[in-house]
Amino acid sequence: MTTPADNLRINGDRLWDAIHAMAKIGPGVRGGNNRQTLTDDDAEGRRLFQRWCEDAGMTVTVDQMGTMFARREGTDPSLPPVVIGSHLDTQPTGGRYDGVLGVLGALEAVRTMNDLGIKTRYPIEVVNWTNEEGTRFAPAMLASGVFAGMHEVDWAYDRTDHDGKRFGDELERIGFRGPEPVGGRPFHALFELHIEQGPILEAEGKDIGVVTHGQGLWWLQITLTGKEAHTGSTPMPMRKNAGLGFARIAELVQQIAMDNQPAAVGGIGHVDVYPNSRNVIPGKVVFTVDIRSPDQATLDAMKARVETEAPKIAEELGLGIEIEVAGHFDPVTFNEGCVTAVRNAADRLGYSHRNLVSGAGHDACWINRVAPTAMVMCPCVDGLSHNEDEDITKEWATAGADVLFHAALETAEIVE
Ligand code: HGY
Ligand code: MN
Ligand code: MN
Repeated sequence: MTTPADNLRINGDRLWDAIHAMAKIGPGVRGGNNRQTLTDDDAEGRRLFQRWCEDAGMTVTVDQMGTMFARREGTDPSLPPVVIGSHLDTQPTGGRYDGVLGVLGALEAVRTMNDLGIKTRYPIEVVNWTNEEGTRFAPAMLASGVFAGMHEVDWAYDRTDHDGKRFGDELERIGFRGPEPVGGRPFHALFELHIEQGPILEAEGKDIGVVTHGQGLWWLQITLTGKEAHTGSTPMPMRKNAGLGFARIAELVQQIAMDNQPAAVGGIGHVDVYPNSRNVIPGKVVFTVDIRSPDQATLDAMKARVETEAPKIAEELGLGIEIEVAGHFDPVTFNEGCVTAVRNAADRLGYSHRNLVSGAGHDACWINRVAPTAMVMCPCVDGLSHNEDEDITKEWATAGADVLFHAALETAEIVE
């Protein structure tokens, strides 16, 4: 079915300029970004986003988790919104496009609707979710998780960062602790545009990933307790070396992932060693195991192996061990209708595409529990992300935003 809007496209130059204006805020050390959640840089990026949305005629509201919703009215304001967006917070060694493409691609869709005088029956809301990354405050996708009813606001407020600062206090400090209740209101649908953060689309020469599923994840925070002692004068048999325990569990996690190929990954990205002194045997090591799989049974079996085998390693080395869940979501199957809207949009626009399972977690993974949801992905160079060298082309960004624009228009219904 063709519609009058079929040949409408977003303004790729304007989108590209917006992305790189945002990239100037919270710069990294090698051309990427370090705009971590609830920092002053995050606040500055939020204020720029808010100004752009208001310049585009939208009304911005902020909820109690700091999530920002910029609303473009439809012809029937009583209807629930079609929500499009992602996150503006980044990793410490983040790229310029992870999350940002989704938020500013959504803003560009609205700017194009304004340019063309398009009216939609359903309202459109552009969203910037707070703390998608979970790097400063675990878990990841914290605000969308509260919106989906997975966490309470007070529990989220009590999350602390490495320096002991509370999420709720930091949100207040940057001036984005909004009045709106979190969640409890319907979305007609949600679409999130995101870079793939994997190698498939580029390797296959595909413009668009039609995301049908998302991997599930466990974050297990493990605390190993040994005994500080002199690295020079303490005989080997007398040592209670938490650092050695960490090394062996890191090997275990690698082995568990390799035993479940091809549909499993596992690794450790966060480690704190105490006292972290060159000539003291570590008395304590705290680290987070990150295991993922698109298959529920595989994911849970991997978690069970860590919970069974890690304590055995600790016991052999005379270490205490504590394992806590620091984050979790099950594998996701996105909404069939929304996925079809994404695929139809790519077809109509003449973009090559293929079905894709998202390797990374996204706010859409949580919102899929409370509203019809799907994702659009574009390629990224060498599949690299969570690295300042993360890179995409203007053409890929434009294709992704075009598909987001059309999926949103089809779902929000153009009014002639
Ligand atoms: O961890 C993730 O998959 C996402 O980047 N927060
Ligand atoms: Mn992201
Ligand atoms: Mn990320």
